[in-house]
Amino acid sequence: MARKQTKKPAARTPAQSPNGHQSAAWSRSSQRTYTIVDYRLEKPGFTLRQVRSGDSVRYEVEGELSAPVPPIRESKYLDKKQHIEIYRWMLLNRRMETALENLYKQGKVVGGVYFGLGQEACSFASAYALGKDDWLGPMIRNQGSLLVRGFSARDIMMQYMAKAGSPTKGRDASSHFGDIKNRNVVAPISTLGDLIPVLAGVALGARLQGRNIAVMTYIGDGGQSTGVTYEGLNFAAVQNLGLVLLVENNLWGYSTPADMQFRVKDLAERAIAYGIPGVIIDGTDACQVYDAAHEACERARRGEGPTLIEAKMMRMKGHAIHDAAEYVPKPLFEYWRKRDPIARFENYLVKVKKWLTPQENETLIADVERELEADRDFAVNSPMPTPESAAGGTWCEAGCHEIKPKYGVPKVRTTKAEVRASERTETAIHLK
Ligand SMILES: Cc1ncc(C[n+]2csc(CCOP(=O)(O)OP(=O)(O)O)c2C)c(N)n1
Ligand SMILES: [Mg+2]
Repeated sequence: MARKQTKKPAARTPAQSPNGHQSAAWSRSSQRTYTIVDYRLEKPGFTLRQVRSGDSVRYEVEGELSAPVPPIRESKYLDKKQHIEIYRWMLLNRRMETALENLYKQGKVVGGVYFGLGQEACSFASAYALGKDDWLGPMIRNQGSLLVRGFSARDIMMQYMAKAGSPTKGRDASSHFGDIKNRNVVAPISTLGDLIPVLAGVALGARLQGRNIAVMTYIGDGGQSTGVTYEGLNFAAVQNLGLVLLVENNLWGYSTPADMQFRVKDLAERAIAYGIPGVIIDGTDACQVYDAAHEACERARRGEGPTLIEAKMMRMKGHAIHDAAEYVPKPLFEYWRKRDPIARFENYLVKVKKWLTPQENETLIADVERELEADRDFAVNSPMPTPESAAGGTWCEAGCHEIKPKYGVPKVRTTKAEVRASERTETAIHLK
């Protein structure tokens, strides 16, 4: 029996597809990739081994630890002014964390302090690739990303000291704050991985309002093992949402080495299973971080979906201030100390590119220190919340947050079938 001929549909390119959401067939044929782009100029060759003796456990590092420090990879996109800006902010990020450590030791911090030492390039240069209308969901080590989005060192220090003038007005210490009104920053969620579906939801919301935007968030080598990481990233992949996920592989998840956390060689390989591009970068090289993040953001804004970027680096302190990181083999610290993101960038700007004279560099460092000291003094001298205000400001008062669409008004479909459906359930809102 002859099979019924069906008319072949015209091929649809992603640009022709409605609302930037490509058809499943298109996604499957051209988005799946088995190539992981690797921007690195050095591929560290060592592993960690667990050694048990009696009840005690320690780690030993094995492999090549004496390799020469790689150069900074020339950026395809950044100009001289932007390089200097990134350098300045990375310095401010580091100086602020040193100040916070001292404030903690003086008993002025409420709760703990989390550091991004050694990870400043990853935080700062990734968020630097976001545009004004894009969104960020930082994690505890991404203080640099907050600085990029317009929070000041003063805000962050006041927050850690739970001051009345801090972003949460002393209601929550440490890093749980954002600004969904002006800076497009979703507050960190401590439950590891939960920010991923939230940020995917932000991208979906913008899509429903007619815009494809980039939404950026971070997950650690430990946190990426959670189920919600899979769910969130898979959802973003099938919906072609503009999620830029930085997997910060800093070799430790609390006291568990990355080698004991997953079996794949590189976490970027996870991208293959989601059917999205995966990229490996040296997370201590701000140029590599920016270039990869910029390309992922551009892709996101074109409506082509998420990108997974694995940034390799090292957590140069313990999990938080209470953790002395005694379990980390000393040679590992020595290896990564030579790859310090700020010292290498300084060398690149002053000695390789000669974009800063030694004198200009000194002036820039002095400026950063002056700014930081002024912010620290302001934060220290500002008042704590009054006791009688303790019961207020935790929950929204009725009507205090008017939720308005940021990018446009979602359109309501009005075909007969949709009207019937909306009568049966609630209002069905689709983008035409
Ligand atoms: C779902 C969940 N499980 C466990 C924890 C407790 N926890 C907080 S941080 C952390 C280690 C995270 O390691 P990693 O993801 O590598 O991030 P890093 O601290 O290295 O930046 C753990 C287990 C948590 N916050 N959420
Ligand atoms: Mg980690």
